[in-house]
Amino acid sequence: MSVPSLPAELAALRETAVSVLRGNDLGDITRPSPTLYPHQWLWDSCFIAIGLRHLDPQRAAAEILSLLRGQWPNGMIPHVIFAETTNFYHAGPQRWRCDRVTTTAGGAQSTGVTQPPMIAEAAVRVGAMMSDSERGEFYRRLFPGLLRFHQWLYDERDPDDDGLVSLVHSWESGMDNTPTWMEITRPVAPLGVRALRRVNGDDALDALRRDSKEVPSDERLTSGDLFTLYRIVRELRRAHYNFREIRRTIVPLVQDVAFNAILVRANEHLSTIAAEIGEVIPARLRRSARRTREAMGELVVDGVYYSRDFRTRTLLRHETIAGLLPLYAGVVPEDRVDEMVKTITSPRYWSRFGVASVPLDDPNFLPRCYWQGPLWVNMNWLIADGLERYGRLDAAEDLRRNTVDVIASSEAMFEYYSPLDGSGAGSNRFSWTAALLIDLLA
Ligand code: 2M8
Repeated sequence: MSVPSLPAELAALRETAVSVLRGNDLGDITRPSPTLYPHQWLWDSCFIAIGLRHLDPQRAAAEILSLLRGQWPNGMIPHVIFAETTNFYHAGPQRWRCDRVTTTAGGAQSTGVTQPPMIAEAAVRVGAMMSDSERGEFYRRLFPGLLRFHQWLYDERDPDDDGLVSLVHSWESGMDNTPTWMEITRPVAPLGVRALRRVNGDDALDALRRDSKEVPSDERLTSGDLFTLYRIVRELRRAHYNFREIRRTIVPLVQDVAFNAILVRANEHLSTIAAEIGEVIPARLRRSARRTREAMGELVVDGVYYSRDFRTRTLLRHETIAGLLPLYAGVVPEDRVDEMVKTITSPRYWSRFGVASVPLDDPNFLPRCYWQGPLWVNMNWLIADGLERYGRLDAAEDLRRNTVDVIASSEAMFEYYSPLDGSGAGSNRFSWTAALLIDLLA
């Protein structure tokens, strides 16, 4: 593939990104990072493919197709497909025990939940780099499984025909400790965790966790929150990962605004893919897709989009980056766009490094703590795309430039960055940062 002509510094940065992707390449899957995340994650692989397409479109297509190996007979594509590795991951197969309830298409072990449906977006981006015949072949291999995944999302996760799919774990949102999810998750903290904390304090809990020895604990979830997420996995396991059963448990259920926004866009891309290979989207799915677009309007109050509690149908009134993705979905009415762009570009969210995941004036804001404040390259990428979609080209361009600058300011490809000073945090050989940098430089 032709390499864009870049100033020396950026060319070197691109080389670093390429070497990060090569280092994390496990054949036809790419792990998010060598240490923290040694398996395949659904939306990570999609962002990774968007970068890989500039290096090798066939390899990028393989990254996407490999997700189908994890597909369940019911259509779900899991959030993690476990690789053959001895590298430790804190929420590995033994926590999920999914092999007791189902199989996966390729026989790999997986988790029992899903992740934001970025597959169709990634496929269309990769397809754009291929010849007509290569693209046709790629789409034909992908389409049946992808269609079944979208159908599963509605059949399983929108049982009341709201037009919005519900998530059963914050890991499905991709934003593990975002305040919206933590508010609804904390009340189900295990009794043991509460007791231990009361008697021995947080240190006792910290001593028990095994997830983040490489990353300072103040850059991750609190131990109490982490153990609560494990408890939810236990409940899901007991409910056989079946929504009808899960509904009867204490598991929090959220109509997540970012997930549904991504689904709106994914449904459109799925139609594009179908049209190109002469396939038809079943009428039921077309209707569901329309309903999702419309239902996004139920999540907005005074121009701000929120997630909604499925059980009570009340909005979870936390402003976070998730509420900015309706722009990417293209569902924000024209007369509200200026207001939303003003919010994004206000100092509450915007800095010369990108968009913070939680507004700086929010009491929950912590600049280096995971999804509780830091900026993330994939989010900047999605928001820039949304800005461009609405013709806000200057803001989109600024955001993309700021994103490249923040990555360039340190040699490493960090997992996330402080919106206050641009310092990197989390893993430092993180695949989607590397991949999306390559895309931004193309
Ligand atoms: C983080 O989530 C995983 C669980 O899925 C974890 O905390 O162990 C999130 O940032 C998620 O969005 C991401 O896909 C995953 C792998 O990069 O890590």
